Amino acid sequence: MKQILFTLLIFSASFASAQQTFEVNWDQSTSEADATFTIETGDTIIWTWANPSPHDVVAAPGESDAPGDFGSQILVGIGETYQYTFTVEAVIDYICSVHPTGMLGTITVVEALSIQDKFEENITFFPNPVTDNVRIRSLFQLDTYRIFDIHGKQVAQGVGSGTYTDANLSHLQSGTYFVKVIDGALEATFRLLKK
Ligand SMILES: [Cu+2]
Repeated sequence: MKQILFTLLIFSASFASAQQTFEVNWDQSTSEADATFTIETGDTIIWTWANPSPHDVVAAPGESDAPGDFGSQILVGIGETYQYTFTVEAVIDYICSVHPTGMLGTITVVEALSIQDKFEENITFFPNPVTDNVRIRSLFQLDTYRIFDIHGKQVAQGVGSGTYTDANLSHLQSGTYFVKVIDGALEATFRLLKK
């Protein structure tokens, strides 16, 4: 299941994006949100084994949308990798067959996704609602985030480190907030609930 994102504002971009490569660290601590992507045809995902346990990347049981050559052998060792370039539109549920209940994700492959759409559709907040700490993750470099209350007053801000950042919201009252996530010229704003 994908996390449900509530897009408040959309800053349109008409240009199509170039083919890109995305990386995911692959072990039992990988969340479903981190393993779930919306990409376009021609994009590549690289899974990198992040702990010594044996893992693989295979289509989930009953998954019929996966290309026939999708999937890895079981590999053992930190730093092992599996990569696949997706060339056909599909929605693919996949798992590690060694840890099928804890290591899973969904790859949605579509034609000609704009950079703006790819940016928006791959930003996740976990958890949402948030109690104290929320992890904001992006496929792209995450430059900065700014959090506003319902009156538009900025109540927090921070910078990303690579593709994610952790924001501490324990000082905020319960309620609805809006998180603006910025990567260069790309930005998108999402609703976030504080418990
Ligand atoms: Cu595994």
